[in-house]
This record gives sequence, C-alpha cells and structure tokens, in this order.
Amino acid sequence: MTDTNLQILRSRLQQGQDLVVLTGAGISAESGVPTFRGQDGLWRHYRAMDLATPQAFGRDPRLVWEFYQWRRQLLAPLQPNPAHQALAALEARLPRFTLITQNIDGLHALAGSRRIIELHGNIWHLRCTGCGQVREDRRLDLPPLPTCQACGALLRPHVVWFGEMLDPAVLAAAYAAVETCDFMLIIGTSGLVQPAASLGRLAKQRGAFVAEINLEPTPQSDFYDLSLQGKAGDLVPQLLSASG
Ligand code: BV8
Ligand code: ZN
Repeated sequence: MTDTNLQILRSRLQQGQDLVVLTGAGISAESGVPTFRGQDGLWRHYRAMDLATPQAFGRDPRLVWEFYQWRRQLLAPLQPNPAHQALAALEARLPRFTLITQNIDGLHALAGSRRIIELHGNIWHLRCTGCGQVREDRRLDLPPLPTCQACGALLRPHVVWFGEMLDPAVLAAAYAAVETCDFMLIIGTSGLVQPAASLGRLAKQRGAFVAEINLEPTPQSDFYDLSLQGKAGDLVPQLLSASG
C-alpha cells in the first residue's frame, strides 16, 4: 500500500471513525479457501452458483450435500490469515466497529471477531427443512442426507442460496450499520452478488468514506473514494499499525 493511501486510511482510523467492514471470499483466499469466481472456484465440473440454489437442492439433495460436505472437509483444517486477525484486533481497538461478511466459512469468528453479521449464513450451521430448527454441527462424517433429530425431516446447510431472500433481521442490521458509519472498508469481494454488492454505494450515498481492498478493480470501484490493489493478508495488517 502506498504511503499516501496508508496515511489516508490511517487518519480515518485515528479519528475514531465508526468503521464498517464488508468482506468477501477474497479475504479467505490466503487461508486456502477457494473463491467463487477464481480459477479454483469449481467443484468437479459444477460452478458453485449452480449448486447453491433451492432448485438444485430440491432436484438432487444428495449432490448438493456432497458439495457442502466437500467444502466443510476442505475448510475444517484451514486457519484465519493475518487479514482476519487484523480485523479482530481492529474490533478490539475501535469504539464503533461492525464486520459484515458474505463468507460462510466461519474464519472471522475463529480469528476472534465477535460482532459479525453473516449475510449469507454459516456452513457449520444446519437448518431443518421441516421444523426450522438451526443447530451448529461440525461433524465431517454427516450421512449423505442428514435428518433432524427433533422431527426427522431433511436438514440443509443454514446458508442463503441464490434466489433466496436474506434473513430480514440480518439484512436490517447490515443496512443500519452501513447507513450510520462514516468509514467503510470493503475487502476481497468481486461486488457482483446482490444485495451485498450495493452496501458500499449505500454507505457512500450516506456520506461515508469508502475504500476497497482487492487484487484488482471491481465493478463497484469507481463509486468508492479509494481502491487499493493488493492482497488482503498484506494490506489489512498495515491498517492495524495505523490504528495505533
Ligand atoms: C436475494 C452462500 C432477493 C452460499 C452466497 C438484484 C437484486 C437482488 C438480487 C439479485 C439481483 N440481481 C441478481 C440477483 C440474484 C442474486 C445475485 O446477486 N446474483 C448475481 C450472481 C448477479 N442474488 C441473490 O439471489 C440473493 N438473494 O437477493 O433475494 C431475491 C430473491 C429472488 C429473486 C431476486 C431477488 C442471495 C445471494 C446469496 C447467495 N449465497 N453464499 C454458499 O456460499 O454456498 S453468495 C456467495 O457468492 C458468497 O457468499 C459471496 O457473496 C459470493 C461470492 O462473491 P465474493 O465473496 O465476492 O467472491 P468472488 O469469488 O466472487 O470474488 C473474490 C474477490 O476477492 C475477487 O474480486 C478477487 O479479486 C478478490 N481476491 C481474491 N484473492 C484476494 C482477493 N482480494 C484481496 N486479497 C486476496 N488475497
Ligand atoms: Zn426438524
């Protein structure tokens, strides 16, 4: 990160700003988690977007469960990287800090972040398609079609699939944080999936200073005040030193 950009972000952080951070798959890439759109974003010959839908689950729940089991087994040994850890440290230092993530990998919580808004759910939580009960279940040896202990119905990953509404309370919390912040940092997201992709513009419209950290420009970059190019694992920890 050039000194000028670091200085700009440094001064924002030192002004005790109300900081909202939005993260996407790019912040977990250096932990070994495949991104959605990178060359590693495929499973067998399927695209994640084709399987992360209620239609795919209705048509072939066993295949969709195989996809999520594969991701759970891949995620299980992976650890947070310096970017996750820096955000957890920032939360501890800043009076008003909200972390909104599109990721379902649970790495922010593992890094010590506490106030996390998981827009798209969490791969370690299972939801019953019958009674709606949600439980954390980290077993890597789930049966091919796991069923609910309470009512026997089929369980599904407690994540938001394409074409599904986000949890209204979760979305409302994200909007409330974005509408009141004065500094928003958007890290490692291609800015393509709605409604998450509009949060940065909303913050901008409400007068916040919005900066993006990504390997490359995104369709949203032009709407932001600053677009820093580089790896989250390199750039985000530099903010920590800036926050004193
Ligand atoms: C909904 C959980 C209402 C599942 C996910 C307009 C308005 C509303 C909806 C739509 C709309 N237009 C289209 C839609 C439908 C759809 C959508 O947005 N489609 C897109 C593809 C056009 N949206 C929805 O369906 C949403 N529902 O809006 O409900 C509704 C209902 C019906 C009809 C209409 C509206 C629900 C979306 C949630 C889907 N679930 N995840 C699972 O994971 O299995 S989304 C999933 O994909 C992730 O959670 C994440 O959000 C998204 C992937 O995006 P990124 O995180 O950005 O990852 P990506 O790989 O794309 O990019 C990585 C980035 O990191 C890159 O930019 C790369 O350069 C960068 N990077 C890589 N390495 C690094 C790095 N940066 C820094 N450092 C590095 N080391
Ligand atoms: Zn049930």
